[in-house]
Amino acid sequence: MAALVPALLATGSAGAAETPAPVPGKVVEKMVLKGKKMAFEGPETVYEGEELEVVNETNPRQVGPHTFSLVEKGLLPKTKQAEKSCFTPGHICMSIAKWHGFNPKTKKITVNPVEAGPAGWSTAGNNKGKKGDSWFTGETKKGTRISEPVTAKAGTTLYFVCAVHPWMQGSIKVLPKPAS
Ligand SMILES: [Cu+2]
Repeated sequence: MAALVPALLATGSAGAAETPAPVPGKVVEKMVLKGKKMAFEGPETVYEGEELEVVNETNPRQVGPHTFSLVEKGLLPKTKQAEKSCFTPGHICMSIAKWHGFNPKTKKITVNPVEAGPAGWSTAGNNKGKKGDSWFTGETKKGTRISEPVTAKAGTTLYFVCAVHPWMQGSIKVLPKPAS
């Protein structure tokens, strides 16, 4: 019996070491729960052409679904009041919903993901009819994800927001691909 204990301990430590190693050529932006607050968690930079994967690590049945939506910088809500009015006409959360074909009666969307501009993460949208790239996580399952290459030009900073929780915001700077 005693001989089993070290074996189990060894198994335990092997399990603990299973943090996924970073995949070269890919960065991950996570939707997470930090204490009681939902947030985006990801790196500050990405290379042009690199895969950017977005993963929902929260349970939509508990905290609601999210969107990862590229928007023009000036449209990120900055105050509590702006967060509250975000899902009203002329504000960015409602614009994002429209990009997705949101029907207020059925509460369903018909477009997902929204592919704006060139393929990949490239295009920031606004409230004046310009759609941005956007993904809706879905409402039932934790762990849904999307991966697309970053096709925005180096030197650009991508700003993003969640249309469901407008305080969820983030940015990532696009760097020139390193010479190999
Ligand atoms: Cu959210």
